[in-house]
Amino acid sequence: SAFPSPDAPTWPDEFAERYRAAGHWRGETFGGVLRERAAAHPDRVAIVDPGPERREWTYGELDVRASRMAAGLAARGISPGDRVVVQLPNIAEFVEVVFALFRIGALPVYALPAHRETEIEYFCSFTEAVAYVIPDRHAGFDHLALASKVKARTPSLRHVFVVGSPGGHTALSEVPCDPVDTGHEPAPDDLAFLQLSGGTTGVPKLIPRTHDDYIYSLRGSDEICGVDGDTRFLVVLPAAHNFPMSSPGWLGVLYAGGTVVMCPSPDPATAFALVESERVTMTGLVPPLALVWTEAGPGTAHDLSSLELVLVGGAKYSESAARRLEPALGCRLMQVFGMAEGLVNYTRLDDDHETVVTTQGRPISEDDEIRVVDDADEDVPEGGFGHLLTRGPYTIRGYWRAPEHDARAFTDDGFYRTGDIVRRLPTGHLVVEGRAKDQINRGGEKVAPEELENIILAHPSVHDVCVVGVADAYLGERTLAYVILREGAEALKPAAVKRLVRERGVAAYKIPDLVEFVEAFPQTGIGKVSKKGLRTEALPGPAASA
Ligand code: J2J
Repeated sequence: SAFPSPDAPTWPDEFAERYRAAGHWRGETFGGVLRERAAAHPDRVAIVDPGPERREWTYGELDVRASRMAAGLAARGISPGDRVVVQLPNIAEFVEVVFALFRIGALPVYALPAHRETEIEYFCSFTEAVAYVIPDRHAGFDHLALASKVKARTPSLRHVFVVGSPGGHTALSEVPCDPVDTGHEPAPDDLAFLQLSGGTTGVPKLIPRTHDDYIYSLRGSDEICGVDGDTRFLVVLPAAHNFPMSSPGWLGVLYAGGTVVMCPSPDPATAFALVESERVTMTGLVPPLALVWTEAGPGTAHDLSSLELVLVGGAKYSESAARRLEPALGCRLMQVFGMAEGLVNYTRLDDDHETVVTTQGRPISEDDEIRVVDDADEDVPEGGFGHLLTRGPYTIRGYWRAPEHDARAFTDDGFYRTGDIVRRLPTGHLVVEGRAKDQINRGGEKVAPEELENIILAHPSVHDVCVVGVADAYLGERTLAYVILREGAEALKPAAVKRLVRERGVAAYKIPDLVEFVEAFPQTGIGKVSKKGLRTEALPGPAASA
């Protein structure tokens, strides 16, 4: 085992023992699970990748591919504990590569396809990644050029592996070779990968998850969602996100021996066609997408009758929208309120309808400890609003190489400060009422104002900037940048500020939706910018619940 690891805090022994004794941590690893499933049902289909030519891989094939890929990567020097930034869209190779890394004991760092040079360079340099895996092009973007740039600037980065034509790099398809016994098996309490946090700070924090803890969350999710060998799950959201990966997600479905169908694009035209042709039974959506599907469902020519369950989460789902989903799509709704740091809440299949449409669910585990506290960390009276703190068998005890941040993000006794304001019902169900953290939830995509503010501040004409969320009927929130120009500076147009952010090379969802030039921000007594004040000022009224 790599624990105790100098890179990340872990569970104290007494907790680890308790979680093992309770049967939560069973000593499984991802590599081992795939091997077992492949032995149990080699001919069952694990992955369907619909396009441009339909491919399907059985469990047997996926297992062999992962082993051959692992051997090839190991032959190129990828070793246990190494970090590898994986930036792939929803394609079968994503699964092949990450299982290969799991087998080696190297850690995938999950970048999103939308990430650009600022984020990628940070992930590669901060994690001292030895390799970076990309598509050649995706959504019109040239990933080869970006990779060349990042490689030239990142000394640790020795390899770029490309799905498609490799340019000056290495084609991923050239990597696999016959497996050799390395004698190394990752331990269940080793780190398995680094997931990205939504982020409240200038740069996103990395989340260290172990085989033991993550697999427990998968098993719990499978049970709650009714995932089994007959489940056919459509990965609509980017596969690297924690939600489509684990709640129950493609990893949960593979754990149960079901079939994962990769969806190249989330629009109803593409997704509904796949629901019909692949007889999809389950998927997960963020609220804005659930709205679009709800609108498109009733009029569609596609047969959606195979669809049994749609999970909606990642941001607050309005009650009115929640009420419309089931009739529009002819399936069950489950709300999910989760976080890449751990804790995941689901409404249950046997919850009454009102609970399903008005709450964000209750925790997976009996051993998920929940506290709802005031600003002084005192428990609020039962049923009251407060900050959600949590500790449990699949919630991290600290971020990867971020001890100073950990001191703020965790209590002394190891509870994670989620930054969410919730209310707990007598049934244990949580209702998300708001947020205390400095983060904007743009339809499930998290934007850290500080990150955006730092970029805009770099402009010579900008004296100060403050980024806030404003209510939006479709996305829940949009980003608004208040900009104070330097005295005598040349006037800027909103478009110029947006261009500045885009040209800096960040994910497009971080480009401010709105830019307003102001003379001053509202100030609080101690002279700090009051984001709360700005937010209220910017809100055009109660969030229109579409
Ligand atoms: C309100 N806010 C929500 C919900 C997440 C499953 C589902 C989602 C995520 C996820 C995830 C919400 N209502 N239903 O990892 O496994 C906000 C909260 C939370 C933050 C976490 C999963 N569901 N949120 O969204 O790490 O503010 O994970 O703290 O991206 O999203 O964001 P993230």
